[in-house]
Amino acid sequence: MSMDLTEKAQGILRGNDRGGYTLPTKGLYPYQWNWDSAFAAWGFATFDADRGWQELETLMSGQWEDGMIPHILFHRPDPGYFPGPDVWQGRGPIPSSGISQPPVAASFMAKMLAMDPTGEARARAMWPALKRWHRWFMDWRLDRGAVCVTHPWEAGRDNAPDWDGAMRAIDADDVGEYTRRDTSHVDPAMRPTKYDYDRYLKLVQIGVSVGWDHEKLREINPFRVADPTMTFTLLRAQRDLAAMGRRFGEDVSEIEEWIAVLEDGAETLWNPEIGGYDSRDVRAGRFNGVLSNASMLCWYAGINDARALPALERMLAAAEYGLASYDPEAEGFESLRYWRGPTWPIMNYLVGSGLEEQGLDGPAARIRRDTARLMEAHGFAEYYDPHTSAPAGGGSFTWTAAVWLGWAG
Ligand code: 9WN
Repeated sequence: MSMDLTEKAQGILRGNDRGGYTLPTKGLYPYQWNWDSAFAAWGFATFDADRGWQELETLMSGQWEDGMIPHILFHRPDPGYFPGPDVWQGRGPIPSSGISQPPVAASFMAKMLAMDPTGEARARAMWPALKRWHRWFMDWRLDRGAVCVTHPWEAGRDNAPDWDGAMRAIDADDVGEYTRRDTSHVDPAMRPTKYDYDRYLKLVQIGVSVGWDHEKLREINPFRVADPTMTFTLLRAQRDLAAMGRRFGEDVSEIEEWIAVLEDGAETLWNPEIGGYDSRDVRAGRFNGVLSNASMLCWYAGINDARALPALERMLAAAEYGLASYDPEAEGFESLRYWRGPTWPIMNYLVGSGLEEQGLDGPAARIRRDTARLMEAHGFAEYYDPHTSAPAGGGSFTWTAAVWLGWAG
């Protein structure tokens, strides 16, 4: 491990620390994001256990009464990000968005507990909140046992090609005027387009129009896509939650039932035509035909699926650095546009560590080594060009630094 880079990574976490929560990066993302925060907690745990636990506690403090933990907590207003709390109008104890994000917090909590057993009381205190959040997904987001997203931002893979079909079905003509902020922080060519943003906002407006009532949204939201990111991360998180529950002497029988439901649900995402796990457009009743890095989260979810290996190997062979967010050989691949091609250290970690756990040492080592090479060459960017390694998006990025500290470094 390079001490120099390790010190730099720690410095990024400290620099993005706002006292109890960590920004993904200054400027571009000035709030607490859900899954970023779980990575941040784990990153802190490698050198400041107390600060790691605190990160998760702050995230939990934004939980809604119905159990949802929102994708953004707007602790302090910041005009540098759009859409902010006035647009979202979330109904939790802290101003927030109205959707969630991939539930990786329980899995990082399990890792942190292994690293710092003295944190057991704190983990135990958060366990019921995590279970309520996991239940919320089971109550409101399932389709045939797979977990759906109701907004592209919910999957954390904002402009992935998975959503193209469902986005086309959204009429955003009346969305109104607004000013984006993201394109003043980074090159617009690396960001979603205006077409995308119109639809992102339209979905927010639909949510606000019914006060983020999940039951009504299940009926009226035009966007409902069963997603491998959500399904696999929740399946993994339920396994970790159950394991911690057993340790704490909790009854985990209900969680075991959820695991069985999600295992069946994962199978509904298997698309033989692409030889991989795919997203399913629930409204249109069809697969989206997209091989992405999320397709490769099956191992992370504890599903050692030999059917998925050829596509993984092909995607790795088609890129120089790590796992691309979209099949490099597919039409429409863009090596620098966000979730339509770039390689993301956080996804490389989830996929790579899953492969390691399942004993698939070859592809696991390749992904890990490539992820380290990216950071050694260019520091801690939001994402990178998988062909050239060029850094892209925001810089000094919290979860990228956390992946160095916890895994790649
Ligand atoms: C919207 C913070 C977040 C990540 C997402 C990533 C991006 C936000 C944005 O940044 O999304 O949530 O404004 O583009 O796609 O995964 O959590 O890093």
